[in-house]
Amino acid sequence: MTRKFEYAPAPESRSVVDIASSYGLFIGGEFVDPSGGKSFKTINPATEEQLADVAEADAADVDKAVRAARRAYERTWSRLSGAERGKYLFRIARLLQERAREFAVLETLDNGKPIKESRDVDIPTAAAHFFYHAGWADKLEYAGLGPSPRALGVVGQVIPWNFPLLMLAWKIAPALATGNTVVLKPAETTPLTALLFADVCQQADLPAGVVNIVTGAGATGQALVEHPDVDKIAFTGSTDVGKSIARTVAGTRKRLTLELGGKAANIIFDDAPVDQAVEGIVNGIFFNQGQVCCAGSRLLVQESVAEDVIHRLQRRLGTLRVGDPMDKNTDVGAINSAAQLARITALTAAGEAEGATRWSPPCELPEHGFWFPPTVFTGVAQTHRIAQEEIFGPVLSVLTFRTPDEAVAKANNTPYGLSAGIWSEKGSRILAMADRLRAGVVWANTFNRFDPTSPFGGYKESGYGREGGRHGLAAYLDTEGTH
Ligand code: TAP
Repeated sequence: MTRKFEYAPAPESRSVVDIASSYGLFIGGEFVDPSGGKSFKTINPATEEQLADVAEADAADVDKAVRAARRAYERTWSRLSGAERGKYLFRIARLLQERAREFAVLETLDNGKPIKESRDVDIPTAAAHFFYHAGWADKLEYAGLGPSPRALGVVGQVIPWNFPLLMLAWKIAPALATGNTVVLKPAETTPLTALLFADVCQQADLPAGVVNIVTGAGATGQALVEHPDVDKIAFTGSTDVGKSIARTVAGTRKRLTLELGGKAANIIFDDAPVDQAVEGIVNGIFFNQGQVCCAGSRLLVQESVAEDVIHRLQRRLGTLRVGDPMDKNTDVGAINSAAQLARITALTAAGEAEGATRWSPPCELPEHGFWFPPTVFTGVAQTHRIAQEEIFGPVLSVLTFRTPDEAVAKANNTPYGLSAGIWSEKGSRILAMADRLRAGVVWANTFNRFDPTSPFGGYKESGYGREGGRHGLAAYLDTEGTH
C-alpha cells in the first residue's frame, strides 16, 4: 500500500512522492525482510504522524550485508576500472538530480527541515558530491596520495539524522569512487531517503552488493562496528558514541574516521558589514533548526558593536517564519525528534538557571509535532553549559570580546574544534585569526557553505579524518600498502 504526499501549492508545479507502508533491508541489490522480523516506525516530526514501518536489522542481517559487500568487492567492484566505477557514480548523480523533488519532499517529511532547505541545499549538494567523486574515480593516481593507492575493501558507515541524504552522499560517494563497497546504517529517525537511494542504486544498475543499507537503531550500528570483516568504519554523530566506537575499533585492523560534534564561534568584529553579518548569524544557527554539527552556536561579538548587532539580530528574528516544513516560505521547521527536543529544552533551562538572559521573538508554534522557537541567550559566561555543550537546536549563546586575542581565547575554549566564522573587512585580520583558531573549517564573511571540493572535519573532540576534496579520498585508500 502506498500513500501520496503532495508538495507545492501550484498544481502545475506539484510533485508527489510515494511512501510504502513498510520497507525491508537493502542487501545484495534487493529489498529483503529482516531475519528477526522486527520493525520500527518512522514519523513526520512536524505532525507526529507515522510515515512508514521500517525493518530493524539485527547482527545476523548486518552479517548478511557485510558478506554481500565482500562478495561484491571481490567479484565485481574491485575488478572494474576507475572509469567504469565513475560511470556508475555519474549515473547516480544524474538520477539524484532527476528525482530531486521526490527526495526533497521525502527528506522534509522524515526530518522536519524546511522544504526550501532540502530543495536548495541537501539534495543538490548530495548530487554534487556524486558528480565530484565520479570525476576522481579514474584519476586517483593523480590525487597526490601515492602512485597506486588501493581500496580498503568493505566499509561500514553510520550516519546521523540531521542531513540524512547529504551525510549518505558524503560517505558513499568517496567510498565507491575509491573502489570500496559499503554497508550503511542511517539514523533510526530518518531512514527514508537512504531507502529511496537504494531504489536509485537499482535504477542505476549498480552491481548487487556494492551498496547495502541496514536500517535500525544504535544496536544495528554497533553490530556493524563490531563485525570482524569490515575494513573501515566511517562515523558521523555524537562525540559520546564516537568515543565508544573508537574504543571498540582499537586494536583491530579496522581504519576509523570520526565526524563528531561542534560548538562553533561566529566572530563579529567592529568593522564587519553589519547587515551581512546578521544574515550570517541567522544562517549560522537557524539553518536546519541549528541541528548542524558546524552550527554557529556561539556568537562572539566585539563589545563596541554588540548592542547594535543584537538589536538588529532580534529585529531580523522577528521576521523568521516558523512552522509547516512543507511550506516553501518556512524558515524554521520542526525539531527532528521528541528526544532531541527534550535535550534542547533541558540545556536551555540550564542556561536560565545559570543566569543567562533568554529571548525569543513572538511566534506561534504548531500544536502537534516537535517545535522550539528561535532563541537567543545574552549575558552568557564561558563556563555556562550553553557556552560549552552542543545544544543542536535553534539556540544562540552570545558572548562579547574586546581584542582579537580575547576572541581567539574564547573561540578555542571548548572541547570541540569543528568550525568557526570570522566577519571583518580586513583580509589581514581574517588570515591571522584563521591561523589561530583551532577549527577544521573557518568561514570568512559567510557561514555554513559546503562544497564537495573542500575538505571538512574537526580538531580535538570534533573527530579526525576529512570528508570532501582530495583529502577525503585518503580516508578510503590504502596509500602506504599496509592494509
Ligand atoms: P548519535 O546518537 O551519535 O547517532 C549517530 C548514528 O550512530 C545513528 O545512526 C545512531 O543510531 C548510531 N548509533 C547510536 N549508538 C551507536 C553505537 N553504540 N554504535 C554504533 N552506532 C550507534 O548522534 P545523533 O543524535 O544521531 O546526531 C547528533 C550528533 O551528531 C550531534 O552531536 C552532532 O554534532 C553530530 N553530527 C556531527 C556531524 C559532523 S560532520 N561532525 C554531522 C552531523 C551530526 P540511532 O539513529 O538509532 O541512534
